[in-house]
Amino acid sequence: MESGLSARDRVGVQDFLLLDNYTSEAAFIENLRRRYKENLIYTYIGSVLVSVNPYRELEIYSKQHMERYRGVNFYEISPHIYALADNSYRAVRTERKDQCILISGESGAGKTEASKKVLQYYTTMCPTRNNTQSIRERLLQSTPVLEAFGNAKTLRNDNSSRFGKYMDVQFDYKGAPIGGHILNYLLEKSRVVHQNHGERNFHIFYQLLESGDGALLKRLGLDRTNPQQYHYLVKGNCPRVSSISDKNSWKVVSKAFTVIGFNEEEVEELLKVVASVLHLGNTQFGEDEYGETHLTTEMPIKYVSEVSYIPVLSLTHKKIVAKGEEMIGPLSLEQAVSARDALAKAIYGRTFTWLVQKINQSLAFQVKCSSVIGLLDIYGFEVFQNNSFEQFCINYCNEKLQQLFIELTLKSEQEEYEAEGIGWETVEYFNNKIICDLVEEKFKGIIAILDEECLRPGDACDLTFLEKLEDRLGGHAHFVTHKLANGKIRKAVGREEFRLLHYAGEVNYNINGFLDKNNDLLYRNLKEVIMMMIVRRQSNFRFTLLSCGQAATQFKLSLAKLMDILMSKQPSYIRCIKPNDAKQPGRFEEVLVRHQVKYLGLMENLRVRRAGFAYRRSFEAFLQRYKPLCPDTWPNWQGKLSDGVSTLVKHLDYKAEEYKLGRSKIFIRFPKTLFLTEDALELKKPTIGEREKRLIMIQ
Ligand code: AD9
Ligand code: MG
Repeated sequence: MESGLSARDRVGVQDFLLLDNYTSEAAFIENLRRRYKENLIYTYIGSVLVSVNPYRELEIYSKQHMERYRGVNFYEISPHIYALADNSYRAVRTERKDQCILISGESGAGKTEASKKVLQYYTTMCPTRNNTQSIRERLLQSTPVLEAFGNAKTLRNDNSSRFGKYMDVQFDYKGAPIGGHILNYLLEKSRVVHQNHGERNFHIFYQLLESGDGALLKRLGLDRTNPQQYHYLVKGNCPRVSSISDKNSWKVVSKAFTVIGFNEEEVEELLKVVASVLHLGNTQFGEDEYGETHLTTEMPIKYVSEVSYIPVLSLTHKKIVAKGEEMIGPLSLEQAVSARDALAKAIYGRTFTWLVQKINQSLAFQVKCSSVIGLLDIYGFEVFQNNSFEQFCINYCNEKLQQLFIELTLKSEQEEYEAEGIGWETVEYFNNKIICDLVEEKFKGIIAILDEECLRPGDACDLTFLEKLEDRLGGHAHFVTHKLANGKIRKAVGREEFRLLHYAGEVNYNINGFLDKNNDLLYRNLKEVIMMMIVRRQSNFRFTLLSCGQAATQFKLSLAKLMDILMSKQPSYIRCIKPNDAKQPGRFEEVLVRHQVKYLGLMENLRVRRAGFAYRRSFEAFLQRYKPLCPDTWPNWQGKLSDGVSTLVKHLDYKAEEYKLGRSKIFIRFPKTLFLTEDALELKKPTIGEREKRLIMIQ
């Protein structure tokens, strides 16, 4: 221990609500830094848990730790993800109110690890029914399967989830986990055909090639001796990752398939699709002497057709309308390559959706479900050098979650004040509804304008989309473009960009590709050709076609559904922070952390929570703790609890503006009041051990 420093100085406060200077970002970050240096990765903002990725295995996740957190209140023991998990569980048990845990943070911040820890807590600590043991296993084993198909090595995270996930854990009336259900969002399908330098495709491809049984690989037409031959696997030039053992992961995934209830044929069907994507990637095209595109490689496509039943011709042809009649015409070489990639992405995306459905069947509960805890592991705010359609969708999602947070936090504050008979005080905060509306409003919002432009025949393109945005949204306080800046060159907004002023900060979006991505245009073309061929030739095409629609709108609808789900539950929040980009333990880079504190809206969280009274505690708990400070309440107060608290705070000389007494709780406005009371208590009991214990929070 550093000499001369009090425990509070050394380890900071374990609830940001206790920060004296709660509006200071610098004080916030300093508190995080101090705690991180002491391996204290968890800190609260009231009931919100802030977690900083330790990038090392900490000895805080054992069964004993789980036991320690069972049934305790937040302030009784140091902050932990198990405290939050247990709190939600207890609410489910005692109040029978569905809960949800919303985990956010940037890539590599620890969201998925956090959601696994919560799930482990429930599957370890909750009571068992005779027949629920297998469901626990299935709940746990769904993760490695989804990770194999939905996670990949990126520059930011060796095991990066490339999809958003919402998982319900369902409990029976005795509190035993009896089932689950998963919803998935926005799988990054483009990774199937392209990876940036230093990144990989989805894990499953490497696992299958490295460790799949020889006979299986033969049946799938794959050759492990030269993985470099597969074009879709070499774009990132990163076949191996030191932190990943594809061999071990394959074993884990294979076992998980069995636990979840896939039979051998189903697993092989699934792997056939994986293989067909690799074959598709190796399909090459050339031009004949008439300039017509044709396949130059027959073998790979043979496997693809076998699996997907997609007619070979559909890769080189498109629907055209000539003299009022629909016909099939040739694609250019470049178009054929794009169509091939579009097909690969569609096949993989479709398979992922199928996989989630299959897992859901396996997790479906057999006995009556009484209550639910939902876990949302979703990408945080993303701001890159170049932001595109994907960041637009992701940031819109975060904007919605922030809105939900504000609405629910204020609502629950208000409800508590009302229940306690304390007048509601107006809270100053930024309501980001205006930005959500800007994006999603019917007819007027950015998504509506994008859809309109996608459906408009003729010269519609990304630039006309931008012009339309400027026409319709010029003057909106949160929307800026180069042109809207009165023709003055506004350095920060490019000519092909629009800027949104999000609650968390400003982001410029490059409009290139917005229309195509929104439309899934290439795939639509492919679908049209296939449809025509089915009609004309009675092709035995069996591959279920993806329904095409405007992607942003689909996302908007699924988000709206998610918001409804979350609104019907009591939320808890885990905000994950990544302390450095080097994935190293012990390194706390302030600039990086500051950026995340901003984009996670943590200061806003704190402001909303601190807007009224910073702490509240039941009369009983307050009296129990501080009764030694007043001769009239020590050793025991005999009368009404509220009178005891009244007597105690008068003795402590609390001023009227510092506190209020509700029906069952005392509300304290400033942390300082509480600290002084704590210090007084410390003087009464001056041993270091107890001093440290008392740094434990009071809500
Ligand atoms: V992404 O948006 O899916 O790219 P996540 O999910 O936020 O991202 P993840 O949970 O995968 O990040 O964590 C990244 C890595 O950090 C893990 O693979 C671990 O090596 C490390 N990590 C995260 N949390 C913990 C932890 N509590 N203890 C130890 C951790 N290591
Ligand atoms: Mg993740």
